[in-house]
Amino acid sequence: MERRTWPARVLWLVLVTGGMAGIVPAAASEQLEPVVLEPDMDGVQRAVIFMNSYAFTPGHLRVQTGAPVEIRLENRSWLIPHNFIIDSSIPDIQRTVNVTAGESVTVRFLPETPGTYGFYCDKRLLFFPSHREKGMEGRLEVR
Ligand SMILES: [Cu+2]
Repeated sequence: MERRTWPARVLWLVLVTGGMAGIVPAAASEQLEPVVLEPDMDGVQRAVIFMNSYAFTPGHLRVQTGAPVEIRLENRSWLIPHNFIIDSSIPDIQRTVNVTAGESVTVRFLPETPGTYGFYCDKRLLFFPSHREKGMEGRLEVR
């Protein structure tokens, strides 16, 4: 350790932090256990989903049919715009919701048909892979 040169330490640090930056957000979207929403006192099922680079957290929600759902999408990035695109077979849902950096937007709908609906972010910078390709996707389970 004492004899390790500065360039070697810097390289080690870059490898460790760079590796973590790549792994942590993807793991957040891939969580297996769903967040199960319980209706509030007014009967609305509410959740907050954080959007960052490049994950939805939580990335897996479970709701029940027959009670309205309100999901606040919070973009926690400083600069990067994200969006929330969901399967259009849910009636009356806004299919694409754009959320600029640092802002939040609330989506409301009434789930009536059980099923699993995927959602994702299709933003991309120039020719780079889309956020979805980097792991920014999730699912909504209606039971
Ligand atoms: Cu995105």
